[in-house]
Amino acid sequence: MVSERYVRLSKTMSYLLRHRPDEAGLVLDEAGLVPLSEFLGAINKRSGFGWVTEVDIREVVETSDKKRFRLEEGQIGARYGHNREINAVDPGEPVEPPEILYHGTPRRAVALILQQGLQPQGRQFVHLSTGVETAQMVGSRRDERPTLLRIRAGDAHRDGILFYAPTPDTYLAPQIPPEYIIAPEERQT
Ligand code: HQG
Repeated sequence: MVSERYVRLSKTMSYLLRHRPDEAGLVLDEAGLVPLSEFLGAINKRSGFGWVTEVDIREVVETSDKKRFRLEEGQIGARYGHNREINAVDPGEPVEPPEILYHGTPRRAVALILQQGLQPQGRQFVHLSTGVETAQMVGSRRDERPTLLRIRAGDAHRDGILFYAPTPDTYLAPQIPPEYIIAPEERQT
């Protein structure tokens, strides 16, 4: 069981590394990384986080259920979820996605998504999951009964849409046009 203070630390790490590095005087490089020593200093300056040590940061990175962070060669960054207002973060090499990926979304968003496609909204990329359960969980942040969309990722990829896989379970794409999205009522059995 992850402790409440580690959940709080993880959320603050996500906030600084995905959304507002500037708020803490941090500058991400093109891969979205900052030196761990600088990052620790910035965390320690925040109210309620004076207790954090490098060991705590490493523990949060290692135990993150969704592998949210990367820590390599003394540098730390978020693997996905970057805000579109910060410098574009290089997502790494494009990959071949599975034929089908999933996206959970609030019921109220479905009509618009089927019209406009999946758009990254406030982030740099659209987030897709390999598993139904994770997609449901993502959708349930905004709706207690989210709609599960199936994405024809294989076809989209063959048609030239780039996919990236920052973790084995999370795929990113710049956007997904409506023709690759299957809503439940259209699902073929
Ligand atoms: C929706 C968390 C209207 C989209 C999660 C979503 C994930 C549209 C919302 C990660 C739309 C954006 C990302 C359109 C997309 N019209 N609504 N054309 N296109 N949307 O938070 O995928 O736990 O930016 O369906 O678990 O919900 O923080 O994306 O509902 O992996 O590590 O617009 O964030 O990861 O919301 O979540 P978000 P998301 P962490």
